[in-house]
Amino acid sequence: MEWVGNEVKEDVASKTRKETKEPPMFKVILLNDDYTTMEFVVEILVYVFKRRPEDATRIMLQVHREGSGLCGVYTHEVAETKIATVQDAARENGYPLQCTMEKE
Ligand code: TYC
Repeated sequence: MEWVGNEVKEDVASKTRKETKEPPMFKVILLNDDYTTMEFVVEILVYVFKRRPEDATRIMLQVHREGSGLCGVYTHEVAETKIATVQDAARENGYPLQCTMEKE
């Protein structure tokens, strides 16, 4: 945008900026429960959220102590896919593990 006299002139760069804006991002939050094993949660964090094992353990313990914790931040589509993967894996293994997303 540029001021010319008392008029605003939109230049090409600022017009294209709208079209190339980054997509909205979503936090995927893992929720605590009393039945899912700590080992399973760590595996989910490593294999689904690509966390290093030390990080995965720290996040799992945070969820265990505080009730919820951040797994990662993704586009809406990726967040949805990760949540579905967690829910499928949890169901297959008979755990009630839940996660949800929150707009950043
Ligand atoms: N609270 C569970 C237990 O004591 C462990 C756990 C951690 C479950 C994180 C879910 O998202 C979770 N076995």
